Amino acid sequence: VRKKYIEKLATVSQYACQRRTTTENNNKIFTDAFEVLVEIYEFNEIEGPCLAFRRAASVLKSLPWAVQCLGDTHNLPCLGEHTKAIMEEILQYGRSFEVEKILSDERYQTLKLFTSVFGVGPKTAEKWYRRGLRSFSEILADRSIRLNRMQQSGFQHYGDISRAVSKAEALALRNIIDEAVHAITPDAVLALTGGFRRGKEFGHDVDFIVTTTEMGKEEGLLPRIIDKLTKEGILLYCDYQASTFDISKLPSRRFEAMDHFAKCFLILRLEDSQVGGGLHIAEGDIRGWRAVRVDLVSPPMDRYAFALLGWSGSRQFERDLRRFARMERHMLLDNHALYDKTKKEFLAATTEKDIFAHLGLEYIEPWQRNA
Ligand code: DCP
Ligand code: MG
Repeated sequence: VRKKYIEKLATVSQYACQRRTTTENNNKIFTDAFEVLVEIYEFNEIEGPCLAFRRAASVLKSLPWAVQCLGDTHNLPCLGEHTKAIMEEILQYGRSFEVEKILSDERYQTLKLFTSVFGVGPKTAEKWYRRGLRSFSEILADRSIRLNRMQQSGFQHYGDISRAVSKAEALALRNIIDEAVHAITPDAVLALTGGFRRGKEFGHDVDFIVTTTEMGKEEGLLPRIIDKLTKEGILLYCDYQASTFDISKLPSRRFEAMDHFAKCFLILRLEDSQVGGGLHIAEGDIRGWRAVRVDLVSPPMDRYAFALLGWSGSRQFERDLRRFARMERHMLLDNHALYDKTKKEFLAATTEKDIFAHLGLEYIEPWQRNA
């Protein structure tokens, strides 16, 4: 397979949306190293190399074989000098000294620890680090720090929400949300998105789209779901953001900007009895429940396909879809819409396939989007 593939290397696209990437990663030794570099460049706010290592990791993830020598990468896109130097170290010594130096660095370790708390981004983490704080207990003991509500919940449920969510837990949550939305309206539409839609066995949260087939009826849906979950006693945290969606606006060029649909970031209480095969918790944990992070987003039905495509990820797949649309098709794509700049018109879509077709792309299944 490897030989045949290498002969055809010229066919590997620089865009993740033109590659098929399953959850099986044959080049984890390299991509794990690249991901550490992505993190440190992110902490240091150096965009160029950050993007370069993201793209390099994504290309290697798409290969159905393991790279065995630098010659194997000869015709692959997105692999620069620095990337190849790291790969060479790994091929030669089984590890990268540059990466190991970062991993043992106090600032990296501290920022990594702090940003692992729900509600703590790189800016806040850096601020705490500069104050000389190095541990959670030091943060919690510092009386000059005022944690916001999200961070308070982040610390309160840290053990649970820093632990991976299993597929069985995600499916149990789908049942709970499904029951809640259908009790509110019979024409409810619910879709599991994010990593679990891509076939991942574990995730850091569970993402859903909830809406109604009748346009406009989705307004007020999330508050009613939240109300229902509160009455059931399973809502541990809720941050609700009302819709700011404006149909006349052109798709955004900033990927990292949140979309404008109504959404909520939740922490839910999941009971052991609700999960087929039981909760994914530590051995010896006898509480019988765990906390799980859940995101709900609620687009109007005519935007369903765009929202589904946008929330199914991976993040790199989404970035490259937008970049491909802009660079290769002179179109603007985001979670709300697709706009053709040449024709100066919006292109409607009812399914993800419609969007791929508008972009002149072969359809890529969700489980092939693990770029
Ligand atoms: N997303 C987005 N805009 C944001 C955040 C997310 O468009 N501001 C999209 C892209 C992501 C998807 O939603 O792929 C889900 O986000 P997650 O962070 O939950 O990522 P995954 O579900 O892919 O991974 P994990 O298993 O870590 O949850
Ligand atoms: Mg997710």
